[in-house]
Amino acid sequence: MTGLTQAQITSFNENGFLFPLRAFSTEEAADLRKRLEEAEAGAEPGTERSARQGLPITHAWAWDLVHDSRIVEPISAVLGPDVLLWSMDWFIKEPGPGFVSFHQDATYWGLEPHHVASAWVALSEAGPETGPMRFVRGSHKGPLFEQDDTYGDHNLLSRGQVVKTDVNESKTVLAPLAAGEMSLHHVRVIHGSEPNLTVDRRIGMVLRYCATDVRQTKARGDRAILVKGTDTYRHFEMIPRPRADLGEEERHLARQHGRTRHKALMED
Ligand SMILES: O=C(O)CCC(=O)C(=O)O
Repeated sequence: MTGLTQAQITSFNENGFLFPLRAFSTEEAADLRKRLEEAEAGAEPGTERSARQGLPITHAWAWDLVHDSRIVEPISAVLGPDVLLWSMDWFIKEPGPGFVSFHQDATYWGLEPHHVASAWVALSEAGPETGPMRFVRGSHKGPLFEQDDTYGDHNLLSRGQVVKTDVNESKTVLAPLAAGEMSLHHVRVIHGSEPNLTVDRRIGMVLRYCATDVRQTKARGDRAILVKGTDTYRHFEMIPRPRADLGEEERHLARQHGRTRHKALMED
C-alpha cells in the first residue's frame, strides 16, 4: 500500500479516524498472531503484557514490522514525512466482560504537540460482536477533557480512564475490521469499545506513531524508532534493531524502557 488518497486524508482530518484499510492478508495476520502468541507463551507468567509491548526492542521481526510501508505510508500521509514509532501496544479482548471506556489518548501520554496517530491492526476477526473500536466523530477537534480514573474491574485501560463529558451516542461510529485490516485514529479523538461476545479473542496490535517534532513532557529518556524520513529534533532516544532475539542487551533495554514508559503513563 502507498499513502492515502486526498479523500481519505480529508476524511481522517474531519472525523479523527479512518477505516477500513487493508494492511495485511488474512494469512499474514494469522502468522503475526502466531508470533504474538508464541511470545506470550514464552513469557514468565504475569509478564505477558510487558513481553508483548517490548517486542520491537526484543525481536527483530517486530522492529521490522513497525517499518512496514503498508502501515507507515498511510500514517505518513496524515503525520508528514518524518515519522517515529512511539509504542507498540496490544489490545487483546478475551471473550467476556472486558471493555474500554471512552477516553482520549492525548490526556495521559505526555506527548506534545498532538501530531500523533495510532494504527489499530486486527490480527483476528474484529467484527461487530467482538467489541471493535467505537469513535466519536470529530471529537479530536474539540477540547481535551479531564478523565476520571475508575480502575473498573473489567476495564482494559491501565487506570480505567473515562472522559468527564457526556458522549453523544448518535455521533459514535463503530469500526469493525476483518483480520489484516486496520483503522487509524487521532490522539485526541474520543474512543472506547464494548465487550467481546464471541468465543475467540479479539486481537488489536496498536502501533502509535508521531511526527519528529513531538516530545515527551512527562518523563526523561523516552525512546522511539525512526521509521521514515529524518529526525532533526532528536527528542527521543533511538531504539536499535535487536541484534539477537531476546538477547541479554535487548532484555535489559526492554526492562529499562518499561520503567520509563510506566512513569510517563502513570504519573500526572
Ligand atoms: O482496542 C480497543 O478496544 C481500544 C483501543 C484503544 O483505546 C487505543 O488503541 O487507543
